Amino acid sequence: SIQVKINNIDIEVPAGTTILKAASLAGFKVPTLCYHPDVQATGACGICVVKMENGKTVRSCNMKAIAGKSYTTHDEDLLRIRRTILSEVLAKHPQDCLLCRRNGSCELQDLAAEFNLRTNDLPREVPDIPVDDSCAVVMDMKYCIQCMRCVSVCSKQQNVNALELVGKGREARIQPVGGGTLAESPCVKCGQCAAHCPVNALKENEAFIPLRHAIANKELFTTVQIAPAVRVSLGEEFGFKQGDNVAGKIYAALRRLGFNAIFDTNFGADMTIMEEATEFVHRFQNKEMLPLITTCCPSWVEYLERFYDDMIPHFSSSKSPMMMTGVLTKRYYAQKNNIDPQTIFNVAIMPCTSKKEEKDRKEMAQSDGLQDIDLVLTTRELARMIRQAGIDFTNLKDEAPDSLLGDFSGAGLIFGATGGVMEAALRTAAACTGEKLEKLEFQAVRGLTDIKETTIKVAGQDARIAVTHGLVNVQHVLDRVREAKKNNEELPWHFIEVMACKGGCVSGGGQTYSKEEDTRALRAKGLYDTDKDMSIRQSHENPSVQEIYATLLEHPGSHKAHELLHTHYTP
Ligand code: HC1
Ligand code: SF4
Repeated sequence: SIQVKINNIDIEVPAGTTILKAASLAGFKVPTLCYHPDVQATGACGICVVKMENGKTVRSCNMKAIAGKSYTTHDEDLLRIRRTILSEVLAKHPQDCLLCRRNGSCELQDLAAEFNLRTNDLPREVPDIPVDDSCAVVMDMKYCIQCMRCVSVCSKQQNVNALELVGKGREARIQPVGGGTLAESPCVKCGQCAAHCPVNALKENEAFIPLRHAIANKELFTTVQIAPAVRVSLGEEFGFKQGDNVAGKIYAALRRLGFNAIFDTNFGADMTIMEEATEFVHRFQNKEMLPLITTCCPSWVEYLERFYDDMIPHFSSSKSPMMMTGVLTKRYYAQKNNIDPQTIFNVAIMPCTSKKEEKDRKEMAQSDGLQDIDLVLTTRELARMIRQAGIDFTNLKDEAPDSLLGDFSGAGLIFGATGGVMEAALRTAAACTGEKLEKLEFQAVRGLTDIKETTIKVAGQDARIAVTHGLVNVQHVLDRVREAKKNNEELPWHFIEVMACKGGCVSGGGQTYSKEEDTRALRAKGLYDTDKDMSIRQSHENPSVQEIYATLLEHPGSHKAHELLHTHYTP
C-alpha cells in the first residue's frame, strides 16, 4: 500500500488506487459524470478534475494516486472548472427536468444541484434528434451527454456492439450501428445501456399507463408475478439497503395497486427446473444433443440465434419461469377458479427490458391466440407506479402472495443470481437420479467469476457444468464446444447456463440504477440468505408443483407438459 494526502488528510491506500477512489476513502466525494465502476474510465467529461501539488489539474477517475503525493479535490479553481464544464453540457441538454422521466434519478440534475447552478449564459443548442422507440429499449438522444457508458457496456460487457459514436465536435452523436433504428441493429434488448445511462437518453419502453387502464377496467381480472431478482433491488428505491429482500412489501404493494391475484415467478422457476432437469437427465443418459444450454434469458436466446445459430439445437425447450407462470395462470389457475382466461390480464414485473419482447416471441404464441403474458414492467417502472399510487412502501407490513402460483422453493428463488438456475437444476437432477446430496449449496457455480465450472454426479456419471454471464464471456465457452464437436472430441461440458447480464438478473437492464461496486454481490447475497432459511429448497419438493403435476400435467416431460411448458427454436 501507499501513503497519499487528500486535502491534507493522510491516508493509506492499496497501490494502483485511482485518485478518485483514494479521495473517497479519505471521505471526499469528487463529482463524476461519465465515470461508472462497470466501464473503463475514460475521463471524457472532465468533471472529476483534481489538483496536484504543482497546481496542475488531472482527471481523477483514470489516474492512479502516486505514493507520497498530495492532492486537492475541492477549491475555488476546481469549482470554476467544474461549473464551466457543467454549463457547457447543460447548454446542449433539454431543460424540461420537471417533465423528464429521470427527474429524481438523473446524474446531471444531481450535479446541477450540487454546484448551485442558477443561470447559464451559454447559447442553447439542443440537438433535434427524433425518438427511436422501435424496440423495448428506447433511445431519446437529444438527452445524450456522450458519456460513452452505453457504447462501452454494449461492446465490452455484452460484445454486441449495437451502438456507435459518429461525427465530430458539435455533430458527434451516438446512434444504433449503421444508422438505422435500434430494432434493425444487432441489439439484443438486454437494457444494460439503459441501466448505465446517467440521463434520459436510453430507457425501457414504458408500459405502466396501459397497466393502470387494465387495472381500472372492472371487466378484467388482473394477475401479476414478480421475478426473483426484483425483490432484492426494488427496496433501494425506497431507502432499503442493497440486497434487502422486500418481497413481502412488494406483494402488499401489488395488492394495493389493485391486482386481483398476486403470484411469484419463483413458482414458475420451480416448474422450469422440473422440466429442464428432466430434459437434462434424458439427454445426458442418452448422450443426445449435449451440451444442454439454458434459455431463461431472452437476450441470451437472441444473441445465440444471431451469432451462434448452429448451436440452436442445444437449447433447452423448457420455457422461462415467466412464461411458465404465465401459461399456468391462464390454463390452470383460471380453470380452477372459474375465470374466463380471455378476461385475465396477466402482468410480469421483471428486472429486465428484454422480457418485454420475450412475451411476444412467435415461439410463445398459443394456437388459440391467447397471450400468456400481456404486459411486462421493469423494477424501475414498478417503483414509479408505487410512488404515483401514494403507497407508503417503506412502512407496509409484509404480506404473502396468493396460492398456488405464488408458492416456491429456495431453488426457484436463487434463479435471480448467476449460477442460480444451474444450482437449482442440479439440486433436482442429482436428487431425482438417486444421488445423495451432502449439501444443497453448490458454491462452485456461485459468485462473479466470468466462467464457473464444476463436476457433479448425475445418474451415477460425472456431469461437467459451466456457468457464464455477461455476453462477452460466451464466446470462450461456445468456441470450445464448437471446437470439440468439430474434432469429435470429448465435450468440455454437458450442461451450460448463460445469463446475458453480468451477475445475472440481479443486475438486469431494468433494475434500480446503481453506481456501487458491490451491488451484484449484495443483491445475490439477499437471495442466497433467504434460500438458506427456507424449509423447502428443491423444486421437486414444492407441494404446489407436485399438485399441478398430479392434477394437470401428469409428470415432467409428459405430452401435456410439452404442450404448455415447452417451445422450440428454429434457425
Ligand atoms: Fe430472471 Fe428468470 S431468473 S430470467 O434472470 O429464469 O428477468 O430475476 O424472472 O423468466 O425466475 C429475469 C430474474 C427471471 C425468468 C426466473
Ligand atoms: Fe447494447 Fe443491450 Fe443496449 Fe442493445 S440493449 S444497445 S445490446 S447494451
